Amino acid sequence: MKLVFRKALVALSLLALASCKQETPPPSRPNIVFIMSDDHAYQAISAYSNHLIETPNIDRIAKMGMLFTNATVTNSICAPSRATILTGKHSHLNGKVDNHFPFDTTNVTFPQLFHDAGYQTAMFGKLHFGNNPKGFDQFKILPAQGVYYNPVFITKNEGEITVPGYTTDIITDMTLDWLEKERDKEKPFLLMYLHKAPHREWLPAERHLEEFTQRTFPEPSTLFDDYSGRGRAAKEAEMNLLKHMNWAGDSKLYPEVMDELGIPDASGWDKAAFQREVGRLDSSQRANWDKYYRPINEAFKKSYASMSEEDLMRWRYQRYMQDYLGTIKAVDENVGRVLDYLEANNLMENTIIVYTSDQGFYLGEHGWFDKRFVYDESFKTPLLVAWPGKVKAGTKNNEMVQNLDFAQTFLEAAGIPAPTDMQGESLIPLLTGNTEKWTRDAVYYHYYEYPSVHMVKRHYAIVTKEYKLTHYYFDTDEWELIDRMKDPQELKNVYDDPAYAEIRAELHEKLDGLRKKYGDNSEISQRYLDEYLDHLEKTRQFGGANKEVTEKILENRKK
Ligand code: SGN
Ligand code: CA
Repeated sequence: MKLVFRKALVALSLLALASCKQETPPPSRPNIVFIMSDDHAYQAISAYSNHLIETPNIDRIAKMGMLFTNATVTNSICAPSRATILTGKHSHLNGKVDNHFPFDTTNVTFPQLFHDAGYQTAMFGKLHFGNNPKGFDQFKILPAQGVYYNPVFITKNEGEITVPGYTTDIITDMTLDWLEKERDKEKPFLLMYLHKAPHREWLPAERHLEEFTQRTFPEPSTLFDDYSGRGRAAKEAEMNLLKHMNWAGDSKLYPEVMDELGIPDASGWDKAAFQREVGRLDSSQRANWDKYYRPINEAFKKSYASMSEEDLMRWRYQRYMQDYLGTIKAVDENVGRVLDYLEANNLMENTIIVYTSDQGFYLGEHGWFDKRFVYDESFKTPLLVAWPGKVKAGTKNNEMVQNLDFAQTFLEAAGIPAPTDMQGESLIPLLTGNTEKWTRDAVYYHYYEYPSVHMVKRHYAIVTKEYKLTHYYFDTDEWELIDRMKDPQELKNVYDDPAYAEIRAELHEKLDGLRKKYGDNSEISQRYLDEYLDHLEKTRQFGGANKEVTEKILENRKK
C-alpha cells in the first residue's frame, strides 16, 4: 500500500514540477477539522429544528455546506462509536463493542494513515478509549468521561495537567492555541476537536446559568409513553426521566434536600455523581452556581408534597432540558470561535469541516434520556459538512450514511489509499453532487452493552428508509418490525401483523445478507457476551447495572 502511495506521490510531484512552467500550483491536500460532541441530539441543533435551541454557529457549517438528515451510528454508545469512526469498521471487527474494555491499539486508524502520509495531526478533548491515541503529533485528552469544571487532561508532552475553568472553553483554547502556535504551515493538518458536552451530568457554563435555568421548553408528545406496543427491551430499559434519573447528580437537588424530603439515593451513586461534578467547583464558581440552583431547590421543597407523578415528570423534563441545552450553548459559541479563526486565517478554502456527535440522545422522547437503542433519536446523529468550493452551500442530503463512512471519506479526500478491510463507503460522491454513484439501501446496527447502566438489551438490526427490523437477544428473544413511514415515532411493533408478512421475509433475508457482508454472526456475539460476563463475575463491578437482574443473569449462567 505504502509503496504504491509513495509512487503516486512521486508521480504527482513530477506532474507538479512539469506544470510549474505554466504556473498552475499543484492541487494541495485538504485540511480536516473534525468536530464531535458527546451525546448531542440532532433535536438540539437549529439547522435540524429550532424548537429547543438556536445554534447559529453550528448552523454556519450547514449554511456553508451539507446537512445530512439521515446520518446514523452502527452502535449507539460512546467509545464504540469513536472506535468505528477511527477504524472504519463495525464493532465486532475492531473489538470495541462496549464502553468496558480498552480499545485495541493494534487496530489501524485513519489518523495513523494521515500521519504516515505527511499530515500534521492533533486531538483535543474527549476520547474515552482507556489508552492514548496513536498517530498524533499532539494530544490533550480527558481521562475517561472527563468533567465539566476544572478538568484534568492527559497530554502528550506534559503528563497530566489540571486546568481551571470550563471544559468546553478549555478544549477550544487548546485547539486555537495549537492552530496559532504549533501548526506547521508547510503541511496539511488533521485536527480532532472533541467536546465532552453535552454528556451527563450536564453542567452549563457560569455565563449561561441565568438564561437557561429560567427557560421553559416544549414537551415531546411521547413524554408519557407507557411502552405498550413494544417488547421487553423498551419496557425494561432504565432510562426514564421520572424513574431512573438521579435526583442530585442529574436534576441538581442538593443531597441535603433529598434527605429533608426523604428521597432515597435509589441508584446508589446519585449523591456521589453530584459530588463528582458540583464538588469540583471552586468557591467563586460554587457561589455563582448556588445563586441559581438554591432558589430552584427552595421552590421544589415547597411544592414537592403536592406534586403528582405527572407534575414530577414535567418538572424533571424541564430541569433536564435547562441543563442539557445550557451546555450546548457553550459548545455552539466555541464552535463559532474555531470557525472565526479558520476564516480569519484563510483556512476555509481548503478545509473540510465536520460537525457530528458520537451518537444521538433522547430528550424526553419515550420518557427517556440516554441512548443505546436503534430507535431514531439515538440511532441517528447530527452530521454537517462544509468544504467550500467542493460541497455546494446550503444543501441537504437524506441518504443513509454512517459514522462507519468517515475514515474512507477523509482518506479519499486526502488521496490516501484506504485499507481494503475498511467497511464504510466514502461520502465524497454525495458531498460533490455525484449521488448516482451511491447505492446503499440498508444499514446494519449492533448494540452490546448489557447488563449495564440503563439496562438496554443486546440487539442487532437492519434499517432501510422505510423499515426497521430488530432482534433483541440474550435474556430475551424478540423481533420488532417498525414501519418508519407510518409510525415515525416508533410506537408499534408490527412484526406479527399478517399485512407485513412479505416485507418481514424480505427484511430477514436482507439482514442475513448484511450480516454476511460485514462478517457478523451469533458465534462472535457469544464470544463478546462470554468475555463480558466473565469480567462481571470476576470483578463484581456492575457499573450502574441493575444489581438484582445482573445477579440473576450470573446465577443462571452457572446452571
Ligand atoms: C455514564 C453515564 C451513563 C451513560 C454512560 C455512557 N452515567 O455511565 O448515563 O450512559 O456513561 O455514556 S454518569 O452519571 O456517570 O454520567 S457514553 O457517552 O460514555 O457512552
Ligand atoms: Ca456519547
